[in-house]
Amino acid sequence: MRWPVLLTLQAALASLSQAVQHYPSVWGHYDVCKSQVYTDEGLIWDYMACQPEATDMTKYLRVTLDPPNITCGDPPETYCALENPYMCNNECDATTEELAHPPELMFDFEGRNPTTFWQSTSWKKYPRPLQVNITLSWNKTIELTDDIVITFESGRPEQMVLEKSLDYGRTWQPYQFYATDCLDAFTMEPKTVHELTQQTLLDIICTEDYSRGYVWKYDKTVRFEIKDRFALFAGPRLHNMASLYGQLDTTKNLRDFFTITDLRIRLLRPATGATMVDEYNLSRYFYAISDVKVQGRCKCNLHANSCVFEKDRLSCECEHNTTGPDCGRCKKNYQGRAWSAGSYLPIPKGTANICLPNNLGPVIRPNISSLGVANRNQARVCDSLMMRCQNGGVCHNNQRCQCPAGFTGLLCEKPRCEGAPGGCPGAKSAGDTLFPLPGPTPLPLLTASVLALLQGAL
Ligand SMILES: [Ca+2]
Repeated sequence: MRWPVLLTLQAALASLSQAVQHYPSVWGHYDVCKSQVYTDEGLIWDYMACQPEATDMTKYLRVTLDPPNITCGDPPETYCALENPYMCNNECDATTEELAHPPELMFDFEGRNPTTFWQSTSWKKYPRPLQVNITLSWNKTIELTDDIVITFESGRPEQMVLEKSLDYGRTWQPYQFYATDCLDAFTMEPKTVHELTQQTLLDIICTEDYSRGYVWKYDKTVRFEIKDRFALFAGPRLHNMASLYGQLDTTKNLRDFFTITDLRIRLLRPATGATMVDEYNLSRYFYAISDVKVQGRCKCNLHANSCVFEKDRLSCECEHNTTGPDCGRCKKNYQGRAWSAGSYLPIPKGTANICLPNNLGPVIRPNISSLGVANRNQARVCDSLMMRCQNGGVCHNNQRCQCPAGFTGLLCEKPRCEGAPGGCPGAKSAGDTLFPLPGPTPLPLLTASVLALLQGAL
């Protein structure tokens, strides 16, 4: 029997935990979904936005190669070194364990010497291109939290594209292009991640940083820089995660940018180390990858702090009366209002936006009996237990939520800007623009200024 593997790991990202140590009160961990608190009304549940810990996601993926028979060793082949066509001691044989290079070796524990790696057949069909698609599928939406790092055992490819899917592989979008010559390969101007700004963060770039210099044997990695993009909001050492979380909360495109169900590494042209391909020594040209790093967390819409891997599938352990693999809907009998994702705001606990029981209404006015006692069976609009006023609203006599200026609705669950001309800032589905934030602005200030803006608009 296979035991579920709990993903609530103790080990956080090294640099993030560093940030926690330095700035414990600036931003929340979001690692607790609810807690019991004592109030005048007794022991009640307090609900918070929560998410699973980030972890190594390569343990939970399925890998597919296209073409499927592109792995070396069937029939056995001998390879030569790229730098030296006479050094031919790399042998691949699928039937011998020590000489086989199956795809799993891209994801095993790499810490031993020599490394273990997947390897393709050589470029024996030159001049037809040697192209391989490596697809990593999670069958679950996940959120990336750290750089994607691909370590090549041989030279890094001269052309490759990293792509992502958000719909289980039905459609694909490029994440980044890589080439020794971006103009020549993709008719794109070469750029680096350091040229991006808050406004251009979602731009797809072609970079030459990870394709050149095959001779430097220690320069083996190809990277997709997640943290550098985070740093545009959170500062160089990610010390202001509140700013990032606030931005993720209000800008759907930004959130979706780091969300994936699948990744595809498209290897388009292997390292040749020269402008000309040596047609008489084609066994020098191939792809070999020793390691792929993907750090992330299950996307649970801030309604779960753990994610389980059961029957080869990841799913969130939903709280807040939600259900579904991503906690993307309300449980049966808890559809008292429309489902809504939790919110990182206000820092540090966020807003749970829990699903409410069906039997909320109709709202009955307080029925003062002849004895002057309110009818015990009357429906409550709000209380401190299940029907909590959201977004800082205050419950009055269980009959109404007194909402802060920016919110409305029975439980203050709706931003006032909804339905207003122009809609809510940052809530547009297409053509989103990011709000440039001065780096170290604490989020409460931002929220206050947004509220002030909204008040002004009303
Ligand atoms: Ca390996």
